[in-house]
Amino acid sequence: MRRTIRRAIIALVSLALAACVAASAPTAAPVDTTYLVLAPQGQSTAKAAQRVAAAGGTVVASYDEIGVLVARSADTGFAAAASGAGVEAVASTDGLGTLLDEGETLGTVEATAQDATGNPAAEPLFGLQWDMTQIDVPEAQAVTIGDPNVVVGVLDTGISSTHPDLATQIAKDKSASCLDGVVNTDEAAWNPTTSTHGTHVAGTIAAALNGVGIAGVAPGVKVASVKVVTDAGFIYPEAAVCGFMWAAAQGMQITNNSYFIDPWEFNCRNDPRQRPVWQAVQRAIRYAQNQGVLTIASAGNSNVDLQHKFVDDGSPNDGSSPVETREITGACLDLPAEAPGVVTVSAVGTQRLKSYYSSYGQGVVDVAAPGGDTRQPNPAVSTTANAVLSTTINTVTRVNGWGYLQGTSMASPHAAGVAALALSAHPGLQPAALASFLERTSEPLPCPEGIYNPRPGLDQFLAECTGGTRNGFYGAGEVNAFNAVR
Ligand SMILES: [Ca+2]
Ligand SMILES: [Ca+2]
Repeated sequence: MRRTIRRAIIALVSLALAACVAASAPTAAPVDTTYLVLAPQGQSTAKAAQRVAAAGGTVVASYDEIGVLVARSADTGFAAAASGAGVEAVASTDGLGTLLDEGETLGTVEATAQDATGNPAAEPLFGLQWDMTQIDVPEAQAVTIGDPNVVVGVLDTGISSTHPDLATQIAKDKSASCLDGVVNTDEAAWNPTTSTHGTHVAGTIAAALNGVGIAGVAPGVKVASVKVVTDAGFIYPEAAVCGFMWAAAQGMQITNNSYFIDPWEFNCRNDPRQRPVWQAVQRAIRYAQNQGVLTIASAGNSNVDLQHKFVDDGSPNDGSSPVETREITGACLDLPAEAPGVVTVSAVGTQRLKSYYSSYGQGVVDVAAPGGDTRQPNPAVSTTANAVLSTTINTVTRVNGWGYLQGTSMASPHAAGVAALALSAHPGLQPAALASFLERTSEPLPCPEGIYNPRPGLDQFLAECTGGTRNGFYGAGEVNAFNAVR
């Protein structure tokens, strides 16, 4: 059910991607399969690496700090052969890619250049950036536009390094592709191939004050492209592990994660192959946090109550599964959204109400941010201008431009940008302190009264907000750039 709704929002881009997958799926020759090999928590990977070699596999990446190896083998008996002392689990990540929710490209905008003034409100397209006005970005940038030593890792589909609004904003020395779980720092490897998603996200965080196009929340900071989404649109666990470890190794202070992995749908709880795979991702998230990286993630676009979603329609449901199952195992959380220490962001529209698609949940959503909602204020018509305008690349023509998308993918980078401004104004804040500062400086938004019905007649968008000043729809409230730099 959730997947159905999510896919409904994906629209044409992903339909095209799905067609590609189907066309290339059946192949005859034996292909290498990717495995994650976990050493027991806190132990070295040396023994595990020996077992991989003895089993005829190849270690393609070694993350010794978290006891995780990425290995490849064409032998179907590899997992069994590599198991034993020094190895907690071996699991193939086959079929565990999560489809990125691209969002709809709702329209593009032409821009003519003008003299740069250093004032975000003077950028040519700023008049269309309701999102920036709503979170007081101009007032904030009068205090600081951000510190160039602050780097926000964009774990996504790549950032167009030729984009006129982004070319000067990218920390190229910290950008890499993590596809297949292996770091590749070639500029071509971390540029986008089939998706504009990461370029859009990056523009919201840091588009330049250059008299061209738009202004980002924090144009003084840098973004790093960390490509974790395959050309077919999937995030594989080995790429996510690589991305978090790369961000930590490069000393990034913040990562933006505009994707949502929901292992529960696949009945993770009862699957001995999936549990270790998601454990590896959680080890990587935790490690990055301990190294000073704040993880900011989108809540997802399924209008799901994440607090109450433990009863899954795809799993055997005897009605007795306790909530604690998820918390105790710790292996089947929605990632990164539900991992401890992660700032999870829901989306609001121009009316500061929950976007109809945004997932929510008390104790899961930490803050809200503009993600756009084409059905605010008028549910009866779709208003493209009430989605979020940012930088784009047409992946067919390779032409850079500006266009509208909506989704929690667009909300999360507003929060990441505000966090980057906060860190610039208040250097030295560690992840936990930065997270609570972000929450403390947010503007509380009250729960709508009664059952929220943002699209009358479409019951799949009904939702109920619970909580008080801090609540399931908006967490501590909408992030505010000005409050964060004061
Ligand atoms: Ca600009
Ligand atoms: Ca959280």
